[in-house]
Amino acid sequence: MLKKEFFIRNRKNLQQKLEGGALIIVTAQSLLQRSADTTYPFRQDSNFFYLTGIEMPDCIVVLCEGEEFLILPKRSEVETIFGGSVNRDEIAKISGITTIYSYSEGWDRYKKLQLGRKKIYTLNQAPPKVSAIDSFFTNPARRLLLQKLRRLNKSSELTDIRPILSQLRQIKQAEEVKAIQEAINITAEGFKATRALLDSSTSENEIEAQFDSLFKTKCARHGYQPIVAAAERACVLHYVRNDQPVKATDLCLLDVGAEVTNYSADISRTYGKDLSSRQLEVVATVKQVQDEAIAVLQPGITWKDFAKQVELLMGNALVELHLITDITTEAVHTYFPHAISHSLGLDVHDVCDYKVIQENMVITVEPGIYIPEEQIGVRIEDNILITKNGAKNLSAEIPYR
Ligand SMILES: [Mn+2]
Repeated sequence: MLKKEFFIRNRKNLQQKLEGGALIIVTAQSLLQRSADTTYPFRQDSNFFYLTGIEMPDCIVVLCEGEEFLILPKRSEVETIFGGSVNRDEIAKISGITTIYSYSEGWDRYKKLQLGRKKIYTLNQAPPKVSAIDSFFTNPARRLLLQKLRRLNKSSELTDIRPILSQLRQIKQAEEVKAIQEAINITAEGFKATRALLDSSTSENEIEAQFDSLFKTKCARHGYQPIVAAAERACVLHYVRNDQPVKATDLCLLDVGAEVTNYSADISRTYGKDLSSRQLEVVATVKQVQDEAIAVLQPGITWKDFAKQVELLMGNALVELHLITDITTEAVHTYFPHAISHSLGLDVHDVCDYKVIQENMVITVEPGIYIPEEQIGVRIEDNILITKNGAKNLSAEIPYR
């Protein structure tokens, strides 16, 4: 459980990065429709959570010259009857913010603060629909806030604080590492239980179900849609159907991460029962590449150099497996088509400037080899804390095979 001191510190750090007296306004996420009058489970905006710890939808935080306050969402009598009334004491205790205004009081105060300002700091809106990997609609809360801010003040410039928040969030504080470790420990239990399941006849959905049950029992949830993919399905990088039988002779790839107090783990393993020497050879090779990659990690190395070094390590491994003959980027990409690492934290693909790997970053290291023609897809992914002297594997206790 994160204490209010953590959120107070984060607000202070953000304000110190801006010129004195900056006016900052950040919104929570809104609830999203699932169907008709049902909603998806609420997940708070990571930046809003980082600054307040508050889980309420549509809440707004304002920071300015030693003044800080929350603006509560407009709530109808019906909403209060169904959702309960807001406990202001509890919100103050969680966030350390003691001034909590109703919707109209809060906006009256904001209107006074913004008068005559050249700049107002907030989070830029996401495009309505993004299609990086999977095409999906984004939460409208920021867009609606920006529209309101522009209506209220046409002359001031709205400046994006996402780059500053990334700079802060990419370096993990002790309590954040602890939250990630907790998420890893719960995920680890699921991986150990999976090995027992694989000893008898099982299915992808049965394996996923035991993670669901475990996470729910531990008051955690999934940080992302889990992948449980046996045989050739493991070569589909974002396979999420998870509904096919798993044979004793299959390799089964699992990519699962619990989320605890909004901090996520992100772990992959590839297990199987009666495996051929070729399957075992590929698993051992991926593990070897991973060990070599982790040994390369040092504060100060650039993400780009790290990726380049891993490409060579992976290239050598693919030559040994007789999959390629010349080590070129293109050849390596045929069997290892994704990135080796990403930042991990409040978001499973966490914010980061991706320039230099620094002390107290938490990153994944996830080499994989995918051979559809042999029905083999193997990925081994661990979560690594960058330390002064190198790397500490936070998920090392999960058996790799
Ligand atoms: Mn990952």
